[in-house]
Formats: sequence, C-alpha cells, structure tokens
Amino acid sequence: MVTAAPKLYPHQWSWDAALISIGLAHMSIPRALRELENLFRAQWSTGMIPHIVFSDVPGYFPGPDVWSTDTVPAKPHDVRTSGICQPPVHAIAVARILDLAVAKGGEDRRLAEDFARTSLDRLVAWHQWLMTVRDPSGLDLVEIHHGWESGMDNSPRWDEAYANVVVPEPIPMARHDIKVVGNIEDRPTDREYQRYLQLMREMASVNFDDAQINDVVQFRITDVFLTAVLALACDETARLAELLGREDVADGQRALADRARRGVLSCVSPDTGRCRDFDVRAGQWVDVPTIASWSVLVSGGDDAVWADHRAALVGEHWAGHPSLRFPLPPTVSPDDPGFRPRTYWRGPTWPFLNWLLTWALARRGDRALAATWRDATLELLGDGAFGEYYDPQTGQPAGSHDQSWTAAVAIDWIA
Ligand code: 2M8
Repeated sequence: MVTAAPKLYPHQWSWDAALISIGLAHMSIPRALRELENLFRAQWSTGMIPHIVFSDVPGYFPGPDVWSTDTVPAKPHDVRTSGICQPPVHAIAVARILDLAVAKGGEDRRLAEDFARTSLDRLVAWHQWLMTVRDPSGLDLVEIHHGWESGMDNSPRWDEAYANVVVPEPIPMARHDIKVVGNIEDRPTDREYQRYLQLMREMASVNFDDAQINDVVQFRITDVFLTAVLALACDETARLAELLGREDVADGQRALADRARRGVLSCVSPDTGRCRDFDVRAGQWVDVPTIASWSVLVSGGDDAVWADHRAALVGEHWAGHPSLRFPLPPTVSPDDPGFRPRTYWRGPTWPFLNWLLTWALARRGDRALAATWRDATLELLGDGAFGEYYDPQTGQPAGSHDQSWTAAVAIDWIA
C-alpha cells in the first residue's frame, strides 16, 4: 500500500489511492490493481468507501482510536478505517487502468478486465449510496457531514458552516501535522481542528449510523464539486459496464450521471454565474468564490455554462491572474481578501487537482487548455520536491513533500 505521503499521511487515503493507482499502472498493472483492491476491500456494507484505510504505522492524528469505528457494524471487521468518505474518483481510476492495460495486452489486460468486472458492483453500490443516503432531501446533490469529505478540508467554502459548529468543551488534540510541516501557516488552525474533531465525535456518538447522523451532526452541506466528480464517475462506470457487456449497469449509471449533472446545474447562481453549495442546516446557499465555483467544467451538462466556467477559470481573476508565476488554477482567487498563497485549500494550486481538471477538459475535447495546464504543472514539479500543493505566485512547494498523488499524476502525464 502506498501512503498518501511518507511522514504527514502514513495511511491510505481514498481519493489519493485512486490517483496513485493510475501512476502505478504505468509501472505495473498488477501493482496498481492491488492498490485499489486494498481500498475497495475496506468498503462498508452501506456502499461507502471510507476516506482513510489505516496502516499499522503510528504518527497521524486523528488515528483509528480517535475515530472509534471499530464497532461499526457496516465496516469490514478486519480493517481499521475512518467513518466518512471523499470524492468518488475511483471509477476514473479503474477505467484509466483498464485503458492502459488494454494497450499493453496479454496478461495485464486479462487481470485488469477481471478487476473491472468485480469492481463494477462495488462502484455501483458506492455511487448509489452517495445519491440516496447522502441525498436525503432529493436535491440531486451529495450532502457532506465534514469538510474532510470534500477533500478540500479548510476551503473558505466551509467557513460559515464551521463558524456555526459549537464545541461545548475543548477536545484534547495531539496534532502531528504541524510537527511534520515546518511552516505552520501551510496547515489549518487549532480552532479549525477543534471543529473537525467535534463533528467526528457527533458521528461516533451514533456509531456512524447513516440513519441517525443527520440528526446529530452540526454540518450538513451539499457539495457541488463532489457531485460534479460523481457525474464523471458514473459516466466512466457506464463506459466500463458497456465494455464488459453489463448494459443493465450502464443504464443505471447513465441515469445517476444525469441526476448529478442536473444537481450541479441547479447550483449555478443566476446572479454570479458561480456554482454554490447549499447549507442544509442553515437553509441557505453558500456562494464563496473558490475553484469549486467552476464545477460545471468538471461535470459538463450545459455548453453555455461550461464555456462561462472555462472562461472564468482561465481569466485574469484566476489562472490568468497577473500576480501568478504559473498560469495554473489557484484554489482561491488572488483577488480575494482571503487568498493565502501557501495555506492548504485557501489559495495554493494542487497538482492532482490540475490533473483531474485536465482529464475532464481532454475528455471533452479541450486538448489545448489541458496541455497548457499539464505543461505548467510539470514545470512546477521540476523542483523534484513533489509538494502537496504549491504557492502559485512563487512556485514554492508547500505542505508535505514527496506527496504520492503529486508524483503519480506526473508519471501519468509523462509516461
Ligand atoms: C488532506 O486531508 C487530511 C484529512 O483527510 C488531513 O489534512 O489530515 C486533504 O488534502 C485531502 O484531500 C487528502 O486526501 C489528504 C491526503 O493527501 O490530505
């Protein structure tokens, strides 16, 4: 199993693992499949793929004991996992690996086809869970219960919702991340971590039972970016199903993809043109300009809106901002007063995210922009640090070094 990063994240993370398996596939198809299998066998009986599969290595906070998922009936008993999820990029990885294996042929092809065949039911259960259990209001949007589920942990998208999270008493913390990452400014604050832990406690108080979580958790927001990723994942699952002669699955996944795409389009603000999240507890839209504002670039679904979102993200307030040394999408606009060029999800550009965006662009035929962002990201990575994220104004790596998915996307681009 490849850890998300050797020191900062010594376990397997869900969406990291998908990207990492794509990188591995260029070296060994069987190795790539083992990586995904390690994650998939941790899938809960509800369909949820957990956001962390813990290794035995200590040195990450919050570790498995803090998560307290050991007695959750839905969790396979022989693995230790967290109790929440992350964006569903896995079908994209299965399909990409299959494509690479088909090109290689022989035993690699046979192994990848077998794996894809056995993965189909897992992917269907996963996507189904997201669009049913996690869409209790029938909005065609996936609800999240923790900023970590978005993968964009401390994005300003979640600030207002977190401000409403009451922490009744200080929660003991033994943060490991700030010891590993030299620059404290790169990471979330203690105040943010207290809220992260409070939400975990609330979910643990009902043993991570989906039927009860909605009533106890102080964070319920529909995540437009995650929903956009789901639309793509369902498309890719439908493609896989067709290749493998499972038309029944293909139809269902196409229908889910359409729903997710409709959901994303329903979030476009008539005033700002940006995609918004919806805070279910507060009953209001959250229209904070971040990279997720341009989610239609990922989901597609309306050519005019797609073109608007593309224009916005390449424009002078975002990737084309004059202060940027690299013309890459920052996670928050440099014009925004909250822009922090090296603070995690509050401004830096993330190589893996650029890969995901270029993959979505290329799939839609926009090879020119995909190539521009690929080349600029590879130039950024020329320092050999394989940073978790980069300051887009200076090109300096930030957060963890030797971040696995950063290396994986570089391999996929140059192989
Ligand atoms: C970051 O999140 C973890 C919690 O899940 C952390 O900060 O401890 C995020 O960037 C997330 O998207 C990523 O999957 C994870 C591992 O790279 O790190």
